[in-house]
Amino acid sequence: MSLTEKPIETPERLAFYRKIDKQAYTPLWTVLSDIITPEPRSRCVPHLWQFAQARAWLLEAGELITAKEAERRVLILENPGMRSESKITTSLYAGLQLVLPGEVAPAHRHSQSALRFVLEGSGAHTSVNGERTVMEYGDFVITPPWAWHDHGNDSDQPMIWMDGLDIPVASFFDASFAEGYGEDEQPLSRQTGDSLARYGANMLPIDYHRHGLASPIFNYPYARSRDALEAMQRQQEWDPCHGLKMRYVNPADGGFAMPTIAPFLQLLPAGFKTEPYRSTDATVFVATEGSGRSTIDGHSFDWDKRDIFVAPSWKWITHESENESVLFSFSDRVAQQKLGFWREQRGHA
Ligand code: 1HN
Repeated sequence: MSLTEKPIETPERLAFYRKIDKQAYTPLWTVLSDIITPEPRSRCVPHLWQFAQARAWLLEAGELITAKEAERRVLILENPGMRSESKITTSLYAGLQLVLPGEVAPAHRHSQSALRFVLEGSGAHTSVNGERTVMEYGDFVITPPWAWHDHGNDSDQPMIWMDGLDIPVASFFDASFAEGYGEDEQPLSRQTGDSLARYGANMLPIDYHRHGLASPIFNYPYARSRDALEAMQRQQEWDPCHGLKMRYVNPADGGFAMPTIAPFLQLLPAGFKTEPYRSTDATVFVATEGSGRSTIDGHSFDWDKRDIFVAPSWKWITHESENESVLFSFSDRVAQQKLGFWREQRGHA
């Protein structure tokens, strides 16, 4: 017996399998090598979605349905290896959402956590737990599990952002709950900017007690994160596999900003070519600035600003920047690390 090979079947064995099958038994030795694999085996495949195409189809959707009627006007980015499952990776969901001027996406809440990453427009807002934040390009915004949230666009331009949610994780655990608020917008009880001031200035309230597992900061403005990358890059300390890569943290404990989704921001200087890297957390990348090419499992993807691409678990990745580039990314690394599954490997070109 081995982990990678199945025993040869005999007529007696097959008859036995058929007999016990009727009462919901299966012999482990007939399936062991399929369920315990020596390396990750995934239906998730590498893929790139061009923003220009997505934008055109989102605006077309904008003529077909309102944000309110749709609840959320989103085009799901479905992994081509897992069509009709509403997944971009095995454990994560991603979509592109359009909110037109004057629209609202009504208040609701669900067990699933969400992140937003703003790709177009300026000045639309999201309200979470009684506080409104105004969103700009590149802002990373969190909706914690079971938090009321609604969106609105008081600007005169369409607003488009990427949503990342842990929907497949909640489905895996059969732990999905959801409800509508009953009104379009939740009442506001806190000043805009309060949580960033209170928790995002390297201080915490003296008697701070955390509520829930998500970061108490719910908008990490791009301007701040970008400034930090800009200051750090003067040091010229490049990681061969990542360039300069940072993770967004929960200031309460230094852990990732969300309990199930790990968000990152990385800078690649012009003409940088990374060494191969792989990890067990399939990762969704958003080209936030610049242009370049990433090779994932031997497939090359040319990306421009705002394009989105996905790398499956344990496939080798290299990035090559044409000009100075910034990549936002997210994965389930935080969940895998908590559960003891996560691995990474650095390769050498
Ligand atoms: C959701 O609540 C939003 O609040 C976006 O913007 C996408 C996809 C599935 C379920 C809930 C949002 C979603 C979602």
